[in-house]
Amino acid sequence: MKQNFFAVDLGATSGRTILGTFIEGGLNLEEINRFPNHLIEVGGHFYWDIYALYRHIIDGLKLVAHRGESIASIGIDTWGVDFVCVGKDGNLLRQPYAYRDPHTVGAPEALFSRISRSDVYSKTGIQIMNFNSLFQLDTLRRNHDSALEAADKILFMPDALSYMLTGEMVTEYTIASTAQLVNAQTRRLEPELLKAVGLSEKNFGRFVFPGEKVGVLTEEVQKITGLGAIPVIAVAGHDTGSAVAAVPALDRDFAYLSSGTWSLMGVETDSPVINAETEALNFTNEGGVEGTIRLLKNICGMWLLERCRLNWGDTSYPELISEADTCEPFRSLINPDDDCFANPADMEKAIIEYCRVTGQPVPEKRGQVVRCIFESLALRYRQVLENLRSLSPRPIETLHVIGGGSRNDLLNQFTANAIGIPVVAGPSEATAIGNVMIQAMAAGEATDVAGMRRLIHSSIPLKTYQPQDTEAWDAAYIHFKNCVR
Ligand code: LRH
Repeated sequence: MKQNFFAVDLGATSGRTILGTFIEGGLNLEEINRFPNHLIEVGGHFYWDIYALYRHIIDGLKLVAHRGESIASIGIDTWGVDFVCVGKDGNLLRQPYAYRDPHTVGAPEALFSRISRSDVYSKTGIQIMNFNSLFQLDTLRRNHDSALEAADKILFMPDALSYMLTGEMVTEYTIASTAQLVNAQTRRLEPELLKAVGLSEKNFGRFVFPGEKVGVLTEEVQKITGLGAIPVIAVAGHDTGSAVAAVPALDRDFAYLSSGTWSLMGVETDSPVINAETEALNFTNEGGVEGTIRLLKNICGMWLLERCRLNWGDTSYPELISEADTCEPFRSLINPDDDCFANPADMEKAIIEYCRVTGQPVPEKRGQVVRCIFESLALRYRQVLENLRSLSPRPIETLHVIGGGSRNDLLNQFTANAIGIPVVAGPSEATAIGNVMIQAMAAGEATDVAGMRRLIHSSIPLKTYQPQDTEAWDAAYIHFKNCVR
């Protein structure tokens, strides 16, 4: 009998639930519901609405139940690093802070006065970024945050939602790894880091790896949705972990770019690569499925455009892309990772201001802003790929672009031009596919990631972009390195 796997995939700007079913020689994905995920600004802070996300998941489950379809299991993946505090009575204590909240500015330095930066990096192998859960927790501790002070347990977003569905508390490995709380060698929570932020392993749920069962739907959820005691499986709870599991590669000599709100560029390795060079370049070693490690770097991605679109009403992506296509090349460039783009009140103004301050022509129309974003991203990809080549244990012959951003033809072509090797784009729903894959492996319907990758490669249409205009892009790269700050 065909089995349906229900994947919940939540990103920082939107979420979706998907029903994945294996069919003859392939995988069928059906979107059940899609919904926005908003940063909520109140009282000088930014939060997520976990109850709204929960309700959307319930709605998705109800839709499937009403069709009379069966569900073999449920898996949840979300963006990284955010968490909720849970009280002794099992209740959630306040909505979770969003990682764009500025309260963690300067947080790493505050922690490093007690435990050195090198010590934190050598234990975890995780790139130092203000918003990592380690620094968020330390910020809350320093601020005597009432939720943290009353917390019995800390649950990362995917684990918190699984808890709301099952009543069972777990700490899934991939999401704990990107939190900067896991020791990269032991692959368990690192007691010394927990202690540094006033916590211990008792403050976390049962530690599980992708493929393990969290529990089954509570009676309450069964009643609300009309479903039975369906198991919830811990997938790669970190969305990037699920996405990279679904890279449609036939060998391992590739780099990937998981393209969404963030652009995550890296390679897959069998063990952590933690040395002076990775530390200096601030590369991360995130735990993945089947014991793999993602040696990667975060690059500010579609966030730049997503935020500009707030000013531009309902203009569609294809419209914006075609406006950019007709604009003059390399008119102005930005460093997408400059701090000023982390969470500005007005992204378009922030880009214009950056160009003005760096002595470049300021974008005067929408297409020029979009072109500036795409060209700058492509050039930044080249810069990160160059670093990656010197760190990677394997050659890099192809770049696989996966995730929603892989639908952007213009950016894919710019990327191939900038990096000088072929770009293979797709699948755009890699995260949901990776989520379904892990559930299918847990159900015994799939055997391993390599086999699944072959299946994705043969059954999902992929598009290859060959490098063009490489001389112009080489010149632009030199200009990029000189003009951005
Ligand atoms: C992408 C992502 C990324 C994290 C960021 C917070 O959605 O999970 O891997 O660094 O969100």
